[in-house]
Amino acid sequence: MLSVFLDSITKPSELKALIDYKFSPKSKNKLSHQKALETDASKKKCYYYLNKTSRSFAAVIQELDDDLRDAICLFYLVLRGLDTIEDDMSLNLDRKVELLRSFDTIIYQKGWTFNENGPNEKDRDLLVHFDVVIDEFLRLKPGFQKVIAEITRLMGNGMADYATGEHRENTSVATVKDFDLYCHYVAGLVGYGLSDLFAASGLEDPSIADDKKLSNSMGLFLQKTNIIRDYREDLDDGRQFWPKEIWGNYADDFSDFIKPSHREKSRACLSAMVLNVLELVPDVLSYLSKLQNQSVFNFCAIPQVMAISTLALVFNNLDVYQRNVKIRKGEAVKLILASTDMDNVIAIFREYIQVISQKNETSDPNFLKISMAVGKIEQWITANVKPTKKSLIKTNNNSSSIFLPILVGLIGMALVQYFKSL
Ligand code: D61
Ligand code: MG
Repeated sequence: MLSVFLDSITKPSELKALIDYKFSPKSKNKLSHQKALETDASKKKCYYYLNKTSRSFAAVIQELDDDLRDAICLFYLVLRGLDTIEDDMSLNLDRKVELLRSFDTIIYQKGWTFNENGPNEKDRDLLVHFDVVIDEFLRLKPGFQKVIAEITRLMGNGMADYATGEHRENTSVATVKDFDLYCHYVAGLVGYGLSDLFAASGLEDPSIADDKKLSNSMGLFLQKTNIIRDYREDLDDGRQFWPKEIWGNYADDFSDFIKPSHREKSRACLSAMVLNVLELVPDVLSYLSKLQNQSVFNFCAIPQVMAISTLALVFNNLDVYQRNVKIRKGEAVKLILASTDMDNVIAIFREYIQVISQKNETSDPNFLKISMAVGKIEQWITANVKPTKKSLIKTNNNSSSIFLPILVGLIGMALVQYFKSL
């Protein structure tokens, strides 16, 4: 806890965000959600598993309007269950494929549970108690159930294709097209399903689900950013998601990038990967600008804003090859509090695009292409921002007078810790 503040010690705006966030009153939706749980033990168990299995989505899901919250929570839990089968490298392949391909019918089987995951599989517990998820899934409106089951069917079969080595070269994803298809199965389809659920709830215009490319890009932007960030963790676990068509230009072996002697090739490969993701930004902004409902907007915008800040952090950052790089909690909280409307979200994207632009080096083989991708995003912004409205993130520095005392207090606490440790 203290370390969260210390990480942001030189950033007053982040310290303020952390404090504001900690003391912010509960929203109307959150209160209504908590009230609903008091009288419903079965639903409560589902949210227990949501909070246990998702660091990125649990909070934004629980802030959704009543009509969508449970449907999206169950959508998440069903797919997390499916992904826990996909991710388990200790499961027998035939058994894995059988489960992946039939998961859309499993979710209709009252009482189904699964205890064959390896003991260290991080979300094993969810499948051990999956009967809880199934009970709640079956309580959803049939219209919601249908969307969830259909996406589960498509995702499960797509995962099974990849697990059996289709679209792969040995263990690596072969082409950029294969990479896009894999990310479509595991994340783009979530975008499809969410758009359908938004439409089915009546909270968004049904036309939000018409442009499949935009919904797909919403998922791809999140998944591809994670795949870049998680290079080292995945490598250590024996997984490779970067397409060989890209990384093969910079190394013979996927593990070469961790070698200090390989520095410049590693840097260039990372740029090529970031470039591939940057191309999705105009679609992401187009999708977000179509949203009407405030809770849906926050739910969609917050993960995307986190992703662009992560992308700016990993770009030209060789630490990616050694360890998991993560944005500071203070930065994350600042972004959450700022992602309230489209003007702010555009300002945030603009800021991180500028960070990327500044970290772009002329010596990089992808320098020109990255400059062009950045230019395209700037073009989107110029063409879409209303010129009358100033689109600056409200940094609210008017209360900065309270910072000095807070800063002094924190430094004091840090010193106490330090002397205790001597
Ligand atoms: C708006 C808001 C959220 C969105 C969106 C649009 C479009 C797509 C997505 C969320 C999905 C983004 C996925 C990015 C995170 N990647 C993973 O979780 C990987 O697993 C993919 C398969 C399971 C997907 C489960 C999921 C995730 C987020 C959701 C959701 C379902 C349902 C509703 C809302 C958000 C990754 O898993 C990491 C892990 O095991 O923890 C992997 O295995 O690659
Ligand atoms: Mg997975």
